[in-house]
Amino acid sequence: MRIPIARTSKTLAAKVSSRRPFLIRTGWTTAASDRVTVVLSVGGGASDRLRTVICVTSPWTIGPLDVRRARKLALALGVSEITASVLVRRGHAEPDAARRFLDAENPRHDPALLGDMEIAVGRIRKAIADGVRICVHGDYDVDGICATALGVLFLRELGADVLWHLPSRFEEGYGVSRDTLARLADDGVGLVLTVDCGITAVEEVAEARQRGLDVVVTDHHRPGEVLPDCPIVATRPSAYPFPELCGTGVVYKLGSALLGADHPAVERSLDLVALATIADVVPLVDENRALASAGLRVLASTSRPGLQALMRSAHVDPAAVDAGAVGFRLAPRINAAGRLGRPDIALELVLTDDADEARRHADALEELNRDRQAVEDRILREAIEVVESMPEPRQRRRGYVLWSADWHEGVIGIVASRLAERFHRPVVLVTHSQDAWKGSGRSIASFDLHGALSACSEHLGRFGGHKAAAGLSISEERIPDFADAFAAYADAHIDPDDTFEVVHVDAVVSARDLTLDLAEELQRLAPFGLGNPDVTLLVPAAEAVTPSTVGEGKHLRFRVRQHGRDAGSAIAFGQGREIDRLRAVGLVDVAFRLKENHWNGTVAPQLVVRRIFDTAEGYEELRARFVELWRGGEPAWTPEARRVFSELALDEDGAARRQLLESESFRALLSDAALPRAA
Ligand SMILES: [Mn+2]
Repeated sequence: MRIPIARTSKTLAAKVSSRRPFLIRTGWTTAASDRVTVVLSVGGGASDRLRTVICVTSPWTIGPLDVRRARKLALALGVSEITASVLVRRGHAEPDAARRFLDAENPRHDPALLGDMEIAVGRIRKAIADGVRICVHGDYDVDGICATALGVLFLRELGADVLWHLPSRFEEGYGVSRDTLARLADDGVGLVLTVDCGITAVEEVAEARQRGLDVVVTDHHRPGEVLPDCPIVATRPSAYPFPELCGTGVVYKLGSALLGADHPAVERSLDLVALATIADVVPLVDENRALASAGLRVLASTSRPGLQALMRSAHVDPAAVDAGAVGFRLAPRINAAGRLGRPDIALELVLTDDADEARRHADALEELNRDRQAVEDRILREAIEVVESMPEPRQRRRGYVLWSADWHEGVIGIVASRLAERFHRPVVLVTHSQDAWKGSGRSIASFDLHGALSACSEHLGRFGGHKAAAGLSISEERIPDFADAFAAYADAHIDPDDTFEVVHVDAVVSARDLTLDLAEELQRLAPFGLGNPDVTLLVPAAEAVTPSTVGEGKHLRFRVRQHGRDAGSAIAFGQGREIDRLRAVGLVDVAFRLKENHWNGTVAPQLVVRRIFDTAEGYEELRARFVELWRGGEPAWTPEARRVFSELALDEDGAARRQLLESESFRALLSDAALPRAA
């Protein structure tokens, strides 16, 4: 049954007036509501007015769990049952596989399987032996810059005569251009190695080869129907077992093939591989997890003056550098260079051996980043205004195309991703730049953005990218039609349930579970990112004690107490406005991440809150009933109780403490209990 979602308080005011069977009709939602309100209409006719409004269904979800498997896994790995249940829910139920996952073990896939690796290696070796000048052609984002650095460093290691080229976002745009290749040929370059680009440069490569310029393409973007006529080292098409490498990951594999995976230059390069893998938002599983994990350790003790200087200016403690620090502090600074047309500064920062030069470049990036931030804030504000002033039926559409002539081309991509997060929809921003209109879009997890652009391609000039992110060019008069076509495609392909934030809970826990040991243990699942999100726990039916705001009212702080037991201090970033609600409501379910909090020389567990939900009506009552049934002993159990206790494996392990909400049957009883009450 699809449950539609109401959105406005107007709808909430409607009256429940009948207990006749109802028909669920339309509905929608936007972000920032912890209540999922179900709109029901009574009767069956399509013309019936909406007469009924209800109710609060579960605003968080949790996957099914085989408690017995979790218990076995906990014993096999020597971890808590909570950690084991998180692993089982995430598909790591088998002890050996789970151990490999926790160790972020490198699967060591054979680089030779990656596209035309052997031919490419042959070409490169021959070029070096013949003294041919090689140019590494990259891209202006973190991945493209790190990939270029790796290419340059590996080729230098082999003694090649090597130079590099990063396209300017403004003069050449993304990818390999004819003019650039022609100029490189004139400059005496004999071989171009593309990194993080080139897979769609069919004509450009053909023309270069006519000029006598050899090309080897390495890339991870989606190929078109025709491939460039040259050796291609790419994740697709390829027999490689893990096609989710970023562009830098692909060059890392090329380096492994050229020099050997254990070569010091290849091992040293892992700091840049981690940086790019995290920044490019590829899934942090399989080989990416291994590379990111090992690379973060290399980054912590990197000998590159540029990365040291960058961490200093970004206030990142190298000893504590994690995926969050890379994603939120380091990557934006590197990206700012490319966004504002100076990617060369970031590449020189990464490549330099000189500490003074590194500091100068880091300072320059700092300034570019501040500029970028200011531009981004303005566009974000304007774009939100555009959405909020759209007529309601338009706001309800599941994909947005927004445009303005004076948005900065370099920043629309990052703003699109902020908007996609905010509205839980794919968003494309289009702006005028130089002599053309260009767009950049970001998607939500369930929607293939590149596929959507393909479906709307009659309105577009060039376009490219992948599922999560893409760019395009378009002529001005086609923009409104494109916006309609895109929204229609999104309406048809996105489930309404995907257009609001549902918090996925990994495990339900009690106050007494929230120890430093558990925080530490869960940290073994890091690095967190796409495909491996940080662990979300839920404490049900808790009191928020002594709520206060910090940071000029921005953040919310309180203590969590459950059944009279203190569960520790909680911080809810950016949720300061919730304080009145928190003071008013009774019991709350707190969804949070359990972290170590270092303060004043002490360490304590801290709940970093994601969302605070009102505890479902009837929860405490139902819970009390089950506690009583349990105490009454097996002969007193109802069939329902038997089912719940069996799902929790309490019938064979009575000493264990498990949360009733972990039982699917219990959750079903709870939502059944809530519905008639609301109706
Ligand atoms: Mn990339």
